[in-house]
Amino acid sequence: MGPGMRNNTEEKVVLVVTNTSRHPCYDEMAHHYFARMHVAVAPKCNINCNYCNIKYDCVSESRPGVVSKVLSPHEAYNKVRSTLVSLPQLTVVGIAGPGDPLANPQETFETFRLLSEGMPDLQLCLSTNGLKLPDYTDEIVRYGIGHVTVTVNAVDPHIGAEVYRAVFFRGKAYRGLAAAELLLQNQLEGIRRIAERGVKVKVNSVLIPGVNDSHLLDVTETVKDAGAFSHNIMPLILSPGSLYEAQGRTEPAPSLALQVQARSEAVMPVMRHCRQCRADAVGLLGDDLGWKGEALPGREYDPAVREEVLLQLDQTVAERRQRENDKRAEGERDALRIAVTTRGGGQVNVHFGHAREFLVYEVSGQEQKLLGVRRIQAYCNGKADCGDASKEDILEETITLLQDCHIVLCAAIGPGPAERLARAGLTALARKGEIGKLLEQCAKYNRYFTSAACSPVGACPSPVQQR
Ligand code: CLF
Ligand code: SF4
Repeated sequence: MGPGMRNNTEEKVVLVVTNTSRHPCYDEMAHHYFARMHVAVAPKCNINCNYCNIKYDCVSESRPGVVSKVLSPHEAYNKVRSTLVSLPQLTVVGIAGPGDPLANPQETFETFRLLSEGMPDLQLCLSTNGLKLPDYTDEIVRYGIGHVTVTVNAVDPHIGAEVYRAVFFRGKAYRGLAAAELLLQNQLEGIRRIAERGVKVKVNSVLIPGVNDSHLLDVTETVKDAGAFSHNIMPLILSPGSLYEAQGRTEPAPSLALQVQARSEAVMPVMRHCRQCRADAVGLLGDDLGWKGEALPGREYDPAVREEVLLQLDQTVAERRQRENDKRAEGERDALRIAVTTRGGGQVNVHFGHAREFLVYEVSGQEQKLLGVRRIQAYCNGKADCGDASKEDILEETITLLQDCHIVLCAAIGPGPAERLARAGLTALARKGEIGKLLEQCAKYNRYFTSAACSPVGACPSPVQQR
């Protein structure tokens, strides 16, 4: 029996054992501290999604980017092993493309075999469209793949037929309604089978305005009944050259994503910190190291050293969870929406101009809730950008994206952008430190930020601003 599994002798069923508290996608708190790595060993796909252009990474899990370099299973294994030396907080290795892992079963399971035998302390993860999921339940359990994501965009085949053009299954092509029916049947059957074997199933859905925005609550209810653990509703990102792009479809506004997520959250946990990362992403969510996380010459992977690092992080996470729980027990006040810049470690540690994303929190009294991640282009990439007129457009886009927020909390910000934010009704607060503590201070001085008379920069009485 391989690692990550246990044999339940009474029932004679092999179950997978998972540790979700160290999985950065399944546990919001964990994502500040623990890293994941994708190995791009799966180039082919067996369905056609209308938002995808297969030249790019699978958009059901990741965002379109430069096509990932496809690795062989041995290359993937060596890359993980060397990355662990420089990134000991790496707890999860996933296969998420660039096509569908189960459309490339040989490469996918050979990679998982190597990893589970060579580095049994790692957790394994898989993201699939679900078409072949029922066929591979035993392999998933055999290699101890404790976390599986299935992308389900519709549970009504008529809506599914608007999302998928074709499905290729056992040598036959299906189109239209027949394609959507077959895909849905296999997705739900697959989820049921692996959930019964102890696998934690997360469902991803791409939020497509005008197609499934009012249908995703049905998806949540159906996949929950099938045994799913959480739902990740991801805003549509149009792949260049996709059918949807040609049709002129648009990506959803943050407000629509928030509405849809809130409806589903009443039924089951909703993931709000997804970065729609690439099929070769490495590092903390939100701080992709790309290929930088590779070998340190002369140093070998040592599981004992790594476990020490992980135990320390467990301790940090446990303390932070305790503080959050204590806060929840206290009362509520008017909600404050705060956009935070971070590159991990649970810290505010990125200059406003360098931020490529904001974590948006709702802070109410002692309660802090992550609402989602909003991506932007960085406003400033160094001195060469000074005086570049196009940067003004990026700043305007950023302000539009954050217009529902009261505060932008960042490590530093220049007077020009701070003034522009202020004119749009956003208070810019420049302070490095732990996100939770800074949010707490903002909440304490809530009335200054929610009042129309707030003096944004310079005159703010909050200790967050007064350094
Ligand atoms: Fe990768 Fe996906 Fe596993 Fe995470 S990602 S296979 S569950 S280890 Fe995570 Fe990236 Fe979002 Fe995916 S942030 S796109 S949900
Ligand atoms: Fe593209 Fe992924 Fe859909 Fe396949 S499953 S068509 S790779 S988005």
